[in-house]
Amino acid sequence: MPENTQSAWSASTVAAYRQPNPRMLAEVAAGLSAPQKELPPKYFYDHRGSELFEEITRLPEYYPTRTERALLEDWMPQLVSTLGIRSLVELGAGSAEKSRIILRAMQATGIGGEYVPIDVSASFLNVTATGLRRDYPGLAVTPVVADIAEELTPPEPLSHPALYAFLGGTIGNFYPPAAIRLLGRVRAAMTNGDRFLMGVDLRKDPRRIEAAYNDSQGVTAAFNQNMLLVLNHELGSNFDPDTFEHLAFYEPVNHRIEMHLISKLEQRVRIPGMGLVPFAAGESIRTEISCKHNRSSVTELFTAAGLRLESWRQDPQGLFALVVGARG
Ligand code: AVJ
Repeated sequence: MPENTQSAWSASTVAAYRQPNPRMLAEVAAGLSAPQKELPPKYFYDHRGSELFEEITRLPEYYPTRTERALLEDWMPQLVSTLGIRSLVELGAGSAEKSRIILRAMQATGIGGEYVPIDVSASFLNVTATGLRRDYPGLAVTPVVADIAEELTPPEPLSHPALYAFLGGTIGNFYPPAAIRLLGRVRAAMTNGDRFLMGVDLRKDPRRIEAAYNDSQGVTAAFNQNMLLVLNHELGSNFDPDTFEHLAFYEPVNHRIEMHLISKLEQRVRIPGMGLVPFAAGESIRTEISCKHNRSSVTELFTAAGLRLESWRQDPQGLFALVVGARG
């Protein structure tokens, strides 16, 4: 573990994930006991899953990442210098490629600064932190291993004003009540001059959205199936991913993509601590929702969480938006 990793969190989280994790087992048991079986999308992201996601972001059909990157390149130098941002706290940092755009903008203001990437994947986070320390010698990097769906406590002391960033449209992976709780935790962590920067995927022609989750190379299908390997590895279950098929479709009532794994046959899967879990032929496990937004739906989420929508930027095609919020 790097010396300045927040040990109180990372030590417990890393250790817990190596042994069968009681919290994970409880979540999986609850999800697979419901009439519509469901698994939390955070379990996509073991090392392999994070690699597959990186691959998705480079697919021709997957427009969000490159669109968001262009918006960041365009806006961050001005935003960061206008606000005098001194630290970047990033929720769900992944490989932190886009964070580099913000860090470069911070570096350009000559403030030096501090970077706090928060992610569930310890291995990805540590690789990322090492690379950033090498490339930004003046930057203090303090990675935090945490599940942002559960907790958000930035390390103390933190330089202000801080920019809390939640990029990639990941807010869309939370059901609205959970999204509001998450935004509320960000709001609670913020002090007055701090800002919240969020990326959101926008409502558009469903065919365009569906193509992004059904790529022609099958990377998204492999990413989806990988979750079953994560369960096998972490819980000792015996899922055969090849007996589950990838399905992704746009659900227009709730404005969201749903990803499912469909059992190709009637089968029972053994999950230690749960026993045998039955699947009918054609039965699905919902593995992800990805809610799509517009300005008014984001305003609703922000308002419910005590945040005020301060500014909004989207690309000319209206594919993706960056939103800045302040304490309401
Ligand atoms: C960027 C994590 C929000 O919902 O689009 C990509 C994850 N799932 N393809 C998204 C994802 C399937 C993604 N997030």
